[in-house]
Amino acid sequence: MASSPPGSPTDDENPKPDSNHTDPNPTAIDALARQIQESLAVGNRHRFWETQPVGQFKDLGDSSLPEGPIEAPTPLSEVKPEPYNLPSLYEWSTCDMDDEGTCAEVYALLTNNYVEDDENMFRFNYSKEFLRWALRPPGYFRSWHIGVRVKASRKLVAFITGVPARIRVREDVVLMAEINFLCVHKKLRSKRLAPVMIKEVTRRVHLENIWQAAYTAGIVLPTPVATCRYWHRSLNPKKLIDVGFSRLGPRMTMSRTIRLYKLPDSTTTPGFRKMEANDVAAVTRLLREYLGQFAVAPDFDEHDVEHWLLPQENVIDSFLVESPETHEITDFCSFYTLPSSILNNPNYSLLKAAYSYYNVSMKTPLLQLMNDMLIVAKQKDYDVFNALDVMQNESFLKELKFGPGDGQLHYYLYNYRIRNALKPAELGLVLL
Ligand code: MYA
Repeated sequence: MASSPPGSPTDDENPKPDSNHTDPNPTAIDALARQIQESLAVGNRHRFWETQPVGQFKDLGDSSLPEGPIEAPTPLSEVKPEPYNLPSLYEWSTCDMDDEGTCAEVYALLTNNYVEDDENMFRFNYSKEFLRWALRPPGYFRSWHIGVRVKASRKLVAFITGVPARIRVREDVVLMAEINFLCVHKKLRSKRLAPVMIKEVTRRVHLENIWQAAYTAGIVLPTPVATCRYWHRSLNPKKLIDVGFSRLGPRMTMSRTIRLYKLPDSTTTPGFRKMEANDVAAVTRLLREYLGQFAVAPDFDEHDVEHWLLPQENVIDSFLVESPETHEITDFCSFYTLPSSILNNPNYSLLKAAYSYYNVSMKTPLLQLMNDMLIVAKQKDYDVFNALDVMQNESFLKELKFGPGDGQLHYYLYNYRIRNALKPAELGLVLL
């Protein structure tokens, strides 16, 4: 999951670059250290995670441990051939996302039970088209789209998914599963169903001879490889304030706030246009070169770029800069569409949010590229534009009037040790 709080209200509708917030990274690391200490202090052990091949809190800072796989693969003949046992009222059900009815059931489960912000004001509302896109990349396995149903009624009550991805960690390209959309119906929480689902997806991933995974979560588990923060750029400040996503800053009026966030009507970079199918080769070259600088990043080929970056209405938007003189493709930027349901508001039910995805600045300054993307997002009627502090995003966030959110997003690797936690700027990976 781009598992993060769907809406993290910013403190102040008027981001003041220097005085408003301290630099979020030391704060994030301090907060993480505190959360780990607290969870250990109250004897609050991770009964499940302590048994798994992931970095353990007790090993934090032990630089004698090698980087790389924690456990070697086992022979496929030793992978358990039958599914894990579920409580007797429930059964496993592989979900065929091509099937309209099944896709609608998954959509309904997530829309009603998936990630909420800390104050339960917003809940992610991934669209059906988005789910189909996220779950069917090149080489996907249907068997990794795992549902749990009530035997008697066939009602879908839990879900977890994986998709295959080549992820480079420093010099090594590792075939991994990206795990996402872990969800247990609200009425079935705290019954230790999640560990069984995680073990079952692990088993099915192992059956394809894949032994590593990547995932993100808003909660602290053993042990993050990086801790990032979402930043939010208001596009429709009045609505964001009306629904409680953000607040009017001190000494700010609504009309001053609206003026503060106003954007030009049209983009400014000559040659800025939507990506098309025949740009795939050029965009792949650009992205591969650019992502090479980060410690952890996807290893995209043309098939991946075609799937993950070619525009799809209300799912993924991608733009590039084609030099008007040479027709060379020099820059690229993209965002995905992930609305959130607004819970309990009489006037609004949906927050339309754009999430920064992969951006490559070679010739056009990143700040200018992102400003053009904000302009497009505003034209397309998004309420807010969100971006993590990954890659080079720190370089534009404050200047383009993004404000820091209050939630964190932790990145994890399964069965792969990294010696020291990475800084957000060392991460070249965005999960949905
Ligand atoms: S992150 C999005 C997670 N989903 C939500 O937040 C939606 C709303 N919440 C829920 O639906 C439930 O609360 C969930 C937990 C389903 C999250 N990641 O069954 P339980 C551990 C990993 O009693 P419930 C995403 O999708 C928890 O620490 N573990 O709890 C990425 C505890 O273990 P331990 C989690 O609340 C998912 C145990 O589960 C998470 O009823 C990546 C409690 O189980 C979490 N987000 O259900 C999954 N939340 O005692 C890992 C709780 O040890 C993939 N827990 O602390 C690993 C790689 C697998 C593939 C490997 C291949 C090689």
